[in-house]
Amino acid sequence: MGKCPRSLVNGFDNIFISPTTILSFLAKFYYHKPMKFEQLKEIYELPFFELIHKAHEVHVSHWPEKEIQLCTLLSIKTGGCSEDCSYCSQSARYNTEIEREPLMGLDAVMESATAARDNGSTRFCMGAAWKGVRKGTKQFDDVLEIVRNVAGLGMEVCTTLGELGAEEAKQLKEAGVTAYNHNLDTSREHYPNIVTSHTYDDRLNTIRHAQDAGMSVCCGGILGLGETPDDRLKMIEVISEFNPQPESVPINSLMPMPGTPLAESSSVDIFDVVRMIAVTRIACPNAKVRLSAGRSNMSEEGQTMCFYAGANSIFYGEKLLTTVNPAIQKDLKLIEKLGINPLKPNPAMEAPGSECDKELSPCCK
Ligand code: SAM
Ligand code: DTB
Ligand code: SF4
Repeated sequence: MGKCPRSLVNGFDNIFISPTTILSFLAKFYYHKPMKFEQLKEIYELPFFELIHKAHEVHVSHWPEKEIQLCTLLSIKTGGCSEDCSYCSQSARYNTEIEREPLMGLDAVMESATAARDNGSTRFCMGAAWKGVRKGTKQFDDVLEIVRNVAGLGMEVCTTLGELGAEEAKQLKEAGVTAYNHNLDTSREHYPNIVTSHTYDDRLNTIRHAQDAGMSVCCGGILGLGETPDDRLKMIEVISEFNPQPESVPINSLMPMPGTPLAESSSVDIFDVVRMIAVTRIACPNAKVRLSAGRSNMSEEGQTMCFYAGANSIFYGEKLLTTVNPAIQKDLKLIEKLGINPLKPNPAMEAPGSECDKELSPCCK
């Protein structure tokens, strides 16, 4: 079983592979078999200490450097979204407290991105409350211009703009996007209980387009949408089957937003969050596992268990898209106490290669 470096995947369009790429490629040269639901369930149900010990072993063997990636989020276009995602404060369908704001101007985005870099972030993720983007529109051209400029700052550039077609994905990649965030959020079965304005397959198609364009994929989900543990594991099963596997997997805990259908949801037990981080680490050993929304409601001890179980990335900075996140100084103190170092930036990061002898996944429907 071998891995296809991107130059092979892309049809020999770039035969030259740098020595650094070869080294990191060799370091990660594990054929990782996707994990099936039954296996994931068996692991998920292990006694707690056995589970986190196993996940920690996988973690240190794949990520021996004791590092954590600090990523900053910025909502570049807020609210007024046509979609009905029942967790989201930015959906126009619900009466939430969020003020709509048009696409930010280049200067304001650059100010935030520069501040994020100066605060130690190595990844800057720009989110937009859109169903998706379309090539040739002024809005998309403006986003491309923003990406080109942010890409010059030396951080990894991530965007999350909703649905992408093949051409949009290609243009984003060319403009300098390193990673595209598009979450599956839950299982295929539970998805229609949460979102009806687009489908699970729509999500998978966008992921395929991002992969084909050579962007890394950041794909994960939310805990606390009224799903069962089985739904969570089914989502991880799908994600672990991606070929190429995602470069990062964000695990969000629902931030219940006033006015949304899920406003009154109860919070997820931290032990369940840790279990999911551990299973994700085992299922996607080469991915960064990002402890995402919800940290502001977690104790430092709870977060520490997540880091032990394999989380090696956080959103950093006092705001997520529309909600709160822990203070920067508090986060820095915690990671110092734990003896973990902020990961160095790698803006030249290449997307993970696919397994040559396996079908690409997800497949477009
Ligand atoms: N519109 C784009 C999309 O849906 O992909 C990008 C922005 S959307 C806000 C990005 C992700 O944020 C969602 O897929 C979901 O995982 C997460 N998210 C949104 N609202 C959340 C909430 N209230 N609590 C936790 N995670 C949330
Ligand atoms: C992801 O998985 N989590 C981030 C990022 N990708 C875009 C977003 C979290 C949003 C939390 C709710 C809010 O701030 O509105
Ligand atoms: Fe729109 Fe994304 Fe929020 Fe869904 S999650 S309502 S697509 S911004």
